[in-house]
Amino acid sequence: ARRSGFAGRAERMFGLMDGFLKNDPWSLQKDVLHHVEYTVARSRFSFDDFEAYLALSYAIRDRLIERWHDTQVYFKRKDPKRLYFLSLEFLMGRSLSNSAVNLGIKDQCSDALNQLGFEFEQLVEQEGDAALGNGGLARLSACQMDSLATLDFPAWGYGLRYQFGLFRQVILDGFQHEQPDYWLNFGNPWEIERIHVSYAVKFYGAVEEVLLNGVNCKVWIPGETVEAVAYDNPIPGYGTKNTINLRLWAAKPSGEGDMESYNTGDYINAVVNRQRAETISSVLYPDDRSYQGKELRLKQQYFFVSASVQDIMRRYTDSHSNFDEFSNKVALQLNDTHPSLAIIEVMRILVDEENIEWNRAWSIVCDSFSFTTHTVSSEGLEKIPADLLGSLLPRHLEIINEINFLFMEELKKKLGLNYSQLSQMSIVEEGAVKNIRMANLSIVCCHAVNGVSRVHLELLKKRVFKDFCKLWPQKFQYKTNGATQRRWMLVSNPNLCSLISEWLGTKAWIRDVDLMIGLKEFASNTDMQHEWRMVKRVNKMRLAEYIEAISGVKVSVDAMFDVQIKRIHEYKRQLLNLFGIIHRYDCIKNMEKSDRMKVVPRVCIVGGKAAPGYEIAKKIIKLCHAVAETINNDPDVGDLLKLVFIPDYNVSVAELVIPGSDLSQHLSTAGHEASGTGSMKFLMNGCLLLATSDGSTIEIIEEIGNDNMFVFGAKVDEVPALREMKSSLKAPLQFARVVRMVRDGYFGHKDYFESLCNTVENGGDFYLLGNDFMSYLEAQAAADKTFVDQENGHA
Ligand code: B1N
Repeated sequence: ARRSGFAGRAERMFGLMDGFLKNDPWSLQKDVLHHVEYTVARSRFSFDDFEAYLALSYAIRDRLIERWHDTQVYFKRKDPKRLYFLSLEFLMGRSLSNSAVNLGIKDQCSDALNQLGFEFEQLVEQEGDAALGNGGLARLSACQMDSLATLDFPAWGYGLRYQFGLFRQVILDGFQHEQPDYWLNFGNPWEIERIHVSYAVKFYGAVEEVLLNGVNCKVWIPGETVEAVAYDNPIPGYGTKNTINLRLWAAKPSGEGDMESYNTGDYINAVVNRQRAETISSVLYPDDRSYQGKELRLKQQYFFVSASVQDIMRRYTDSHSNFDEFSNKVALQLNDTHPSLAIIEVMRILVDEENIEWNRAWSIVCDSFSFTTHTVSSEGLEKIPADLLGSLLPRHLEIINEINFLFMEELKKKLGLNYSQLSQMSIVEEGAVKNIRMANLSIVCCHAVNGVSRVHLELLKKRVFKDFCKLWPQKFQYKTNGATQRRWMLVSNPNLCSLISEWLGTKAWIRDVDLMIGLKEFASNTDMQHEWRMVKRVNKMRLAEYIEAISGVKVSVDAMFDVQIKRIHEYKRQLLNLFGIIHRYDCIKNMEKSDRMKVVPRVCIVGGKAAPGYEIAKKIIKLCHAVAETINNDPDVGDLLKLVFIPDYNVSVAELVIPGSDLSQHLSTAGHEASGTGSMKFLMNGCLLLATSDGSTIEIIEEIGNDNMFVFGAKVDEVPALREMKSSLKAPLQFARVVRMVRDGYFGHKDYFESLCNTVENGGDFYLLGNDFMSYLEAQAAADKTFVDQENGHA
């Protein structure tokens, strides 16, 4: 009887809902107006672009929610193994265009808006970026979510809902300044706040031993509780109804605990102190690859891990009465070591709360967890001071020590008493300060460890995790990174996509990128070349407009657009690019006027953020501006060479710049870029690469061939020997000359740039700029030649 009652009710509700929302322009228009009036609360007769953007977003969100519900119901019934992706960073960028494209309703939205007097493209610009991450690692997480949804995986992403994402970069007089990213100030229509999905997260306190059923048990008596509230961000797949969830946690004061107070002052202080809980999710750490043992960062890590694990456990125990099936139903993938406390948290819950015997709990944990490493050097590995961990999470430290004890015992049996090796592999680093090595912890506890490109895995085997690879060769593998063509082509370069679909005669490549190989047979077709060049030209015009708007510099679309956009790092060698530009400038200045006609005109575009405390990176940004100032105002140079720095580089800037690029630069010293994903986004947009043989580029070269890329510089295997010999090697004259120009104050700020120049001279030059310089110039010359040939129709 209850069943038919439910079915009857469901039917009635479905009737009331009038079925699913419809996607024709008229229905969309009606829904937009509805949201203008009732959600944004503006009159439907008078609303601006931003309000229209909000209303359209809500209309699209409604459609996402329908699919999301269906996805949940479907998977709840099927109960498949679920994939949980834990990451402290997600660089989602904008959602409007991406959602409309993946739902397949972009054209309908456009039509609907046109009739209301709005432009889809213009509304898209109203949205700010969700920048809850630093760079490649965080954008990879975002691309992965899109792929998981598209490939119909029952996947969940878990992360932290920072109040302030990555800082906004403002350039004043050529210097970088950081400003807070107030991304939530105007509301966020893409998230769904779930007040009722919240968990208590505990910190501090002490561990006590109690007698439970005649057995001695450890109990953690925490000292502080913070509430984690879920914010859900639906992620639609393309060409499927599958819509997965990115669940981000925000910290709120807990309602728990005693708050008795004896006077107004006590009461006010108590409330204000509680409010401080919110700082946990307030701000993203802006450094990638440099680890500082800061309490707040550790709190962030445990906060999001604890909430996520509680949520995952709740979902599991909803339909299972014991933990026998746990590792068959739950896969936990850790994005680097940042969420690795999840391992210990699951162990703690199984042993302390579920009273599962240690060895059984251990095997459940090992079977469930795997981990991706993005690191290339031991210096980049996270180490947490044991004292800090012990004070914040006393029981977790005990569990780590126990795991390490058992691991060391096992190792001794295998290796004998080889103390140097034992101490290197230990999870606990002994020394003046005791540290917990999060990578060692993750390797010991996970059944799989993956690198992000083939050469990255080789480096892990040879250097970073050498001993572990010998011990457990079967654990180590690699999965070369990728990038989603939905965002990096369909959203950002629709004209190129139409062209490709037309020539291929299918849109199937949008779900299966390998099918793009079919274009090969048209490569020398002049019609196709012509169409392709027209698309590129329009994209370049759009980019040129943007450049003029932000910098006032007018650039010619006939010039080669040469781009390097990524975080500023010494190993990524933006400085090599700048030295190359100075060299080019110097050549133009010194050549006969008549020879200048032969110079291939270039617009050099650089963009990227420097971590706030990274002084050398900040000097590189200043040098770029100083060089630009000189070159762009030199009448001898004119359109032959321009240099522009694009401020506040982020996902949506990349979406604009990449489709309009002719050449893109990936200059990391070989062996330093674990993978690199920018190169892939340029390639799919028909932009050639000038790159070192490093990270994923090595595999790209194998795929497209050496003659389709401008490869230069020392190889991964040559770098160590070159470093040894460095002090005896002399940098080429051309290199010494450009460095001298900077040292002599040709671009001003002589004293300020001195330390920057010192990093590449006098036996310094750790990143081998001097060594690679001539080969870099040759690659650049080859790029010039190809550009001219293409213009002449010989491409
Ligand atoms: O991860 C990307 C790779 O393509 C890049 O080569 C790699 O440099 C990047 C600590 C990191 N490695 N490590 C980080 C980020 C934030 C942080 O707090 C480290 N990012 C990378 C994707 O695999």
